[in-house]
Amino acid sequence: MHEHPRHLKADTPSARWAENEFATLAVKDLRRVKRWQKMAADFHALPGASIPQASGSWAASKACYRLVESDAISPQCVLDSHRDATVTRIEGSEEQVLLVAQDTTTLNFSSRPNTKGLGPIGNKADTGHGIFVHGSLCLGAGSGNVFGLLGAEIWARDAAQFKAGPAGARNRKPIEEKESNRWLESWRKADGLYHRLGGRHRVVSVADREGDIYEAFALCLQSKATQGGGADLLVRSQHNRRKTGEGEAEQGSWQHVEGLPMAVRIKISVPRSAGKPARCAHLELRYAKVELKAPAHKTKYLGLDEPLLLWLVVAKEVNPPERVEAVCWRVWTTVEIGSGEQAQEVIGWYAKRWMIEELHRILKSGCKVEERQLESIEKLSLVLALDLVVASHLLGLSKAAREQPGQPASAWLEQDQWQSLYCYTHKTNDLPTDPPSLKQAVDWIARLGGYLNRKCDGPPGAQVLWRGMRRLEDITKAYQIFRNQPNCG
Ligand SMILES: [Mn+2]
Repeated sequence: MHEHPRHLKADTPSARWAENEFATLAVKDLRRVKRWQKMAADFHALPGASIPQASGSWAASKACYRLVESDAISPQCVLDSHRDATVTRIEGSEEQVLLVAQDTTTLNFSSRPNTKGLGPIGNKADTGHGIFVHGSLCLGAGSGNVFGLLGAEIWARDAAQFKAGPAGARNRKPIEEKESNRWLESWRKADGLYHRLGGRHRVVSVADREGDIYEAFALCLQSKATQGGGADLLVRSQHNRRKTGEGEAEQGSWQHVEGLPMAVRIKISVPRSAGKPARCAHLELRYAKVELKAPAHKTKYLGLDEPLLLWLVVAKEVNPPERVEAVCWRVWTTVEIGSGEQAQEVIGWYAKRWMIEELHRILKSGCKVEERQLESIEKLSLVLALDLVVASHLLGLSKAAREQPGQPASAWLEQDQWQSLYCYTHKTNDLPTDPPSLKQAVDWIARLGGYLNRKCDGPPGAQVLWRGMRRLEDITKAYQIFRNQPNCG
């Protein structure tokens, strides 16, 4: 159990972070805003801690629970305020191309049967219960910066509606009534960002194969045409869609593009996975503009028949090692592609999509959301919204250390934080005049979290980082106390 010296709380880096992140919280009662910011600061200081642990005292955790129970603050307004802070970060950057990675994760609360409002999460109605989260994470395409979330949908399935209806019933439902509408909603968030930034940036919503949905492309194309611009889509292809004018005997757009001459050849590194060593892969890129027919069942049941004008980029590995599946990415995009270099750029954007999975991983193993004990899905969602914001901050820190190792640590850490980190790590009172590099500071933080930095270890993962951050918070507090004692140097 961590004890906080309460009187120091007001001016910690965590408190300043929370004030900034929730500066536009749309809640009228200012005391509640302050109480929320205080709770957020506690979560930020101790990610993964339970509410009593994070709050540090019985009175403080009671105030926390009262706030969560009051319904005064909704998950939506928490995420909206974080989105405002995210937009401010984007506006302060030089980034021209913004990626909005979207994906769904399942949170399993089967061990919390007393939480009301949860739903089935497996393929059968009785395979555990929990909730789904669909996040929209904004990244810099050039810098790899994590700006934050544009929002997140949090929902549970209705167990009563779980039973499969008559065969084909799903096909007859308009998209607005289906769970898959979340992919369109996330594109709308990206489009909202595009317009909020005055149309001066390229904004690309990036999704995996589950997001290969006719209605999503139709919405994006139509909105861009009528609004004179908007967010684009970049989605891994799940369906080998047919081109207009193609007969049943023809093969589909995948084969069409794969039969074209190669546009460019690139080399990528494939990380180690499932017992297979990391390797270098050579990919051949091909692309074409394709006009795609609306799927027959969309026309039959929903009257949708607008063809889609998209670009298809295929990146296929040549000569993969024996018994290794060749890398093959096929992506649809509304981004116009005029050269092999542009096709390569778009594939690079798609490769950044995994960061939303990294975020969801941090949410589970770092913020330990599945261990949160709250009485209903509404209260759980509110705490989860806060955990999402904390997780995106942690992701940003670990990414920045990897992608811009040379930037000063002061870009991410408060002065007291990097100074106390330096003194603690070096067992000294003599501070350097300049802050250390971010890479250096993150290595030290990771070591506080148990990272050994052996040759075979990869760069520190998010897990050791937040363990280290939790220790640093205490070290910084001790540093602040002793530095202000006249006789303690
Ligand atoms: Mn997915």
